[in-house]
Amino acid sequence: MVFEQSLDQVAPDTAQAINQERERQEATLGMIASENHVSKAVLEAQGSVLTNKYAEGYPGNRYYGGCDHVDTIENQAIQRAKELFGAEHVNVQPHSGTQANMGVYFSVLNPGDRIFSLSLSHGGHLSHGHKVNFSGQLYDVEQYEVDPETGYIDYDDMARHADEFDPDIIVSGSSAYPREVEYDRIAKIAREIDAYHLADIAHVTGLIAADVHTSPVGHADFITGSTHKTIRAGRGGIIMCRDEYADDIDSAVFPGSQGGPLMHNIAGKAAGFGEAQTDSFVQYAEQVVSNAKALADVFNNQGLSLVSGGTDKHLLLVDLRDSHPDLTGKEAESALSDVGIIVNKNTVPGETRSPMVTSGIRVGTPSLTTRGFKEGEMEAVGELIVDVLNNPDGEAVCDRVASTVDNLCSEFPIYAGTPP
Ligand code: DSN
Repeated sequence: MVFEQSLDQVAPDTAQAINQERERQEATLGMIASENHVSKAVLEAQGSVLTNKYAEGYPGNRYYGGCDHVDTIENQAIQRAKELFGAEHVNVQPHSGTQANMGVYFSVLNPGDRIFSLSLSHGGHLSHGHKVNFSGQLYDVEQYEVDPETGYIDYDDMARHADEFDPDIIVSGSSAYPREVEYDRIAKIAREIDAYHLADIAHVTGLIAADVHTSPVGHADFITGSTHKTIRAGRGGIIMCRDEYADDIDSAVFPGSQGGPLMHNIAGKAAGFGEAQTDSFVQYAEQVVSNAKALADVFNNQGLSLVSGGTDKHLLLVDLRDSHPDLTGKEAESALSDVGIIVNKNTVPGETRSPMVTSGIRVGTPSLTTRGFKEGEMEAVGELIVDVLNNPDGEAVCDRVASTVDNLCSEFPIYAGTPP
């Protein structure tokens, strides 16, 4: 009976590709800032029978029967998130960070209303109003930028611009801004022009949960995030807000913009949030930041140019234009990938190349820190990256780097023992 057969028997080509992806993750150094390696516990929750269950509605108030156990699980995820972040109301149903942002926009904006957010090429995100995204198509968007000299958000300029534009909502938060966001200053700007403040903490959810990054709780009307990046929980999104907005947020998520919640992912969120409540997670988050700072020191000492000069968190944005004017972000990504170091090309402030080419790379430390890397290993990886950027076509250099990467991967396995 097909139902009893393993994946390997039913779809051997798919099983093979999954195995190859597991091997790729084990055999390369993942440095994409938005990625991480979840625990076996989170994988177990996500791969569970919960995928079978429909549960439109919210705990205690569903449209289908048989929801007792999924109610328990969703309440666990909500309660743990409340404890981690100190939020009054939590919705764990958004399928992603973008869906979480959609939930907030749908709860308080009408089509044509105004969004004021960080430009994508200055570190923002597609769902903050980019013209190719629903957020840029439904709403009237203006964007703030970082100071071209310092690479930091210029809050005085932002205040002036906000006053002129008079937005309905200000979005703070980013996907490639290496510095802490001053949520209190943005809250003040929003208050003065009577705008809502949405803080998108997608990248730093884990750092905030561990209290190693400033929290927007108390400074933002709405907080959105994803749950699989620095916080290493089940894949998806989350919205937090004060109780006064709870009903509007819940109905904007379901039925406003989603159908049935992905209960297996919500179980993964419950599992990962439980892990994030432990002392070892706090140590992990501290190490993520220490590792990023160690990497920044190597890059600075080796003459690479970093947007804002360094980092406060888990990622660095390398602007290649000064040190390597003829090397594009795309070429750098490819040369590093060839030796087993996985980063992503990224636009930089003042970008002149296309987003598919770019003049920068974004480098993150969450995944390698999960593998157990400390400052020493991170410095070694930093030197390897510089070697490749300086010699992208140098066979001898790249062979040596690839062999060192192999050794590091063997020394720091992700899923030691039985492969998940
Ligand atoms: N794709 C994520 C990132 O890389 O930042 C954001 O959605």
